[in-house]
Amino acid sequence: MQLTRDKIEEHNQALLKEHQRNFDFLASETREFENIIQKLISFQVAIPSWALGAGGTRFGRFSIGGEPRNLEEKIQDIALLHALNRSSGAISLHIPWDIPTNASAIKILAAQNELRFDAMNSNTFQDQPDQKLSYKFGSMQHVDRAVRKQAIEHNIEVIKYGVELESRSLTVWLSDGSNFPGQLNFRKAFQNTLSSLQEVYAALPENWKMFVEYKPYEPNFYSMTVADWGQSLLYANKLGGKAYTLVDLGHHFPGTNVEQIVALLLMEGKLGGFHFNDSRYGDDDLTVGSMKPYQLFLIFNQLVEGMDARGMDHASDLAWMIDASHNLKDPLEDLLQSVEAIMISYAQALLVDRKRLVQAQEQNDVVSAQEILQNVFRTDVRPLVAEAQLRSGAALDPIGLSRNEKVRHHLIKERGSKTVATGL
Ligand code: PSV
Ligand code: MN
Repeated sequence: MQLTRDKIEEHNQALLKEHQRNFDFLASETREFENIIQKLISFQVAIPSWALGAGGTRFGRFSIGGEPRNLEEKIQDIALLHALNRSSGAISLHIPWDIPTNASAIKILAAQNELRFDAMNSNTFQDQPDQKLSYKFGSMQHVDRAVRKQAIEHNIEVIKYGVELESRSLTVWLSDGSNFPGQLNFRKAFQNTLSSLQEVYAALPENWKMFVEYKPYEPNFYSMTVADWGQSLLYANKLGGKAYTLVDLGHHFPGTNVEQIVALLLMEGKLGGFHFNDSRYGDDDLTVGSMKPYQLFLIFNQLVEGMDARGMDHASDLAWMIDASHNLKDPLEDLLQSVEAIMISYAQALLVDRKRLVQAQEQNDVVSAQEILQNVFRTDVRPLVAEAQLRSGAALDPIGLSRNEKVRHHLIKERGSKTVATGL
């Protein structure tokens, strides 16, 4: 299933007038809007290869139909997303769920669809059918050197796949930890994990980065070996200049001030990347922006402020990825909503009047500081995002077009109603 440029243009024609009216109004109110539009055009969010099928809970999953059956079909799905919004120009692979057996053909397919390969993700949190040793009691933290070695070798293999695809980073997320007090010696678990990560780090190509993702719990866990940003930062600092912390929005306890974490990691030059999703309680993997849009904006506000303070390139100096699970909604529609929510928050953060905010802060003018942020948050910036995407060839109403074109129906016809995509 493909969406041609002609189809998209035909769809846009019908909506153009109204868009122009909304955009002209917003542009007349916005300082430096051309500059903002250029930043929005450059900003691309990677889609994970495991998010294109139905997710599920420990109790089961409800099939969506037409799920991609292999990596090629996953790339086709992301190509559809990118054709619709022109802001999803990257894919992030999980190994072994999506091994690129024919890397050069995969690279060509991705390039034809203007997609690049974002961070590679390793998996030592599941046992694979052909695996020699089990990760039941952890992987990089394991008391047995042979298990640690297996986990290290897997990560090095993931890097090799990534090199073939011209990816530039490896994300390591470990579900290592313990289920009961007394089970682990925390210090030894940390040291084993560190030395395992050091061996992987030593195998990183010169221009690569390593991201250490943290998470405070898994159901039934008592401790996690990379539980929070402090621990992740400890590993990253000990590993060296190519290692960074990765923030997954869902990996915090309710009420955590994630924007402050982001600000301090940026200050230390140790923020490497982001996994976007939303949650009410914990790692719910819900559509980003669906629960706490104000928090998302506050996070972007810190991201923009912190990146500008270090002279960083918003589009390329951090790795931006969605990490969500789709249980009820069509994954493609859910991902379109996710990317839109991210672009809206980013656009709002770009609109913040930094000079006035600094003034308010210097004068302890709490009311003005709040006004400055909330005025922006209450501004409907969708025409600005739409204009940026339109200039790159996107549809003005991506979900509307995909429904009109019956995308899911065609995918079911092509692939069948019972297909299951690899992933969680
Ligand atoms: C773990 O919950 C996580 O956030 C990690 O990023 C994994 O790679 C991904 O989800 C797996 O779904
Ligand atoms: Mn994640």
